[in-house]
Amino acid sequence: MTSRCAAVLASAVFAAAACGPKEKAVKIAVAVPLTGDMGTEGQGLRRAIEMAVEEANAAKRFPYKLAAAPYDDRADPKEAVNVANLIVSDPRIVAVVGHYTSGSAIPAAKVYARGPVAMISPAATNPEVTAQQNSPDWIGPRMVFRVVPTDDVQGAYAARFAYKSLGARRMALLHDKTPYGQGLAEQFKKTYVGLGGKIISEDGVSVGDKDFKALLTKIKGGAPRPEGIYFGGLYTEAGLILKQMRELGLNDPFAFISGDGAKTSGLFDVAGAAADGAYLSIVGVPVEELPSAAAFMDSYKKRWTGAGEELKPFDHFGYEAAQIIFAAMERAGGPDRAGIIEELRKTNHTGILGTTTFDDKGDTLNKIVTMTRARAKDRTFPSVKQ
Ligand code: ABU
Repeated sequence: MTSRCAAVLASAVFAAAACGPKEKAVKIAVAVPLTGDMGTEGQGLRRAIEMAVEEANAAKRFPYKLAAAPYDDRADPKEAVNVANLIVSDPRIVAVVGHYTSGSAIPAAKVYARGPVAMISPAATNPEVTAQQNSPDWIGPRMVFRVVPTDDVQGAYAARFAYKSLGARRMALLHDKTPYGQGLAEQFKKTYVGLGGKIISEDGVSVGDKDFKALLTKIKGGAPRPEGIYFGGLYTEAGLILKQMRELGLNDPFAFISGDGAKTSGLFDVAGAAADGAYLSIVGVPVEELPSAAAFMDSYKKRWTGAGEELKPFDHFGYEAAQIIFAAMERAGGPDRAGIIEELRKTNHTGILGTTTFDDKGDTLNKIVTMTRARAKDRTFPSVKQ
């Protein structure tokens, strides 16, 4: 055995990657929805992370090959747990970028903790995704991180926007009863009521519901009538609500405000022209306004542009999560799960999101949220100047 191989035997993964008879890649799992309504969003993340891996391989950044290993959680919490178990049991996987929805990320993180294998979420914004690590019944080390600000920040921001920027004093609250949708709506309500706003009605809908007419008719007939709807949920239900709102005559200045889970081109696919004028908060700065992301955007377009392969809203977060893992692997001296966890806690990474460091919960210290407004004619979301 060469001294080089002896030095790496402490890490089974590294040993297999560097010393095996055949070169076998070290894998980064990409655990996101790849099918179903949210599949479009997860496929974007997969493309971004595959690109990060290809770039690292082309630059010979590591003395072994990397591979992205995609897993489809279908945005379903039970499937996310199944996927997490598969990931933990594959010793070639050294870290996870995922999950997309908070409802999947929360239970999957518990499985990764038992691995333990580090997880960085590029999109799940419910505070519990990381906060659960401080619970007394958490089994395993603290190994959950995320590169997006949380819904306490996003919901409060949207409430201030409704109350101060739009001058709305009465709002109806809707959510999809998921950890993300309900949590975001509750954070909106907390700040909005604190400012002096009044919540006229509060209703939960279900993911997959198609007909919101009865609910919207009730909201329209509210006494007093609200000045807008705040919806916590994803783009499919948001698009259907918008369409049916417009059919009932609930048009501007009656406001529709929602969050980052609804801000994607799929909103236009569902709502068409009815999406026009909807307000959608996003986490971070729009990627097209980030000078530090210009090279990423160029490379992404070169690598992926084709039918149905547009840049999706969280792709740059996924790319950055992969870069943060690569940097942790370098500092750890190899693709060792425990070493990567240890090094991720010390992250001070300057990349396309600017500088990312994590607090003691694993949350990014970048807390920027931006309000955008849907423009149906060119299917864009320009940021709202305030
Ligand atoms: N933050 C948008 C993705 C949805 C979620 O957190 O569940």
